Amino acid sequence: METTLIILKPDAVQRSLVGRIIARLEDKGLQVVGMKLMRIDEALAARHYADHRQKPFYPGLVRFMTSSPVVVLAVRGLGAITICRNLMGATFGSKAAAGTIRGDFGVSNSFNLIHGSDSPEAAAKELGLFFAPGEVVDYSRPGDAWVYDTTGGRPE
Ligand code: IDP
Ligand code: MG
Repeated sequence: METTLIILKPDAVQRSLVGRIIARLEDKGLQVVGMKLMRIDEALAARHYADHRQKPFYPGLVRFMTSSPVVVLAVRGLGAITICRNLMGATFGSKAAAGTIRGDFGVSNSFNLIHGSDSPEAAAKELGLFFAPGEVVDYSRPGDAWVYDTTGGRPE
């Protein structure tokens, strides 16, 4: 099982899309194992987006991400990182395919509603930035016996 960091960005919170976006993750069969509403400060935004520091859009990105509360989620499932990226859609709302979160709910290239870790290394780093030990909660869901085929001994 993989755990990934999802951020519902300030535009998602301001546009009251939090419930509908989380529902898409849950509908897919993913499990929410951590969740909180919080404000990102400049230092945290800088650490989270350190790889983008030299990009022209970086100052605007930090301003956007610190402008209003976000909802951060730890989301778990088999292949959760790739599955979440696919559900999110391409970076730019203007280009994201219909049926994806970014494709269905937005048109902006910068206000694109959702962040998802893009690799296991990024997920480990980002979960550590946003969740303290104990804030990610392990629990089993009996319904997962119908989400995954476990008859072979391990989920698939
Ligand atoms: P991702 O969120 O799909 O992984 P990244 O390239 O990692 O995309 O960029 C991080 C965030 O920076 C994007 O989600 C978007 O909010 C913003 N961003 C990326 N490229 C641009 C751009 O060309 N103009 C404005 N904002 C951008
Ligand atoms: Mg990225």
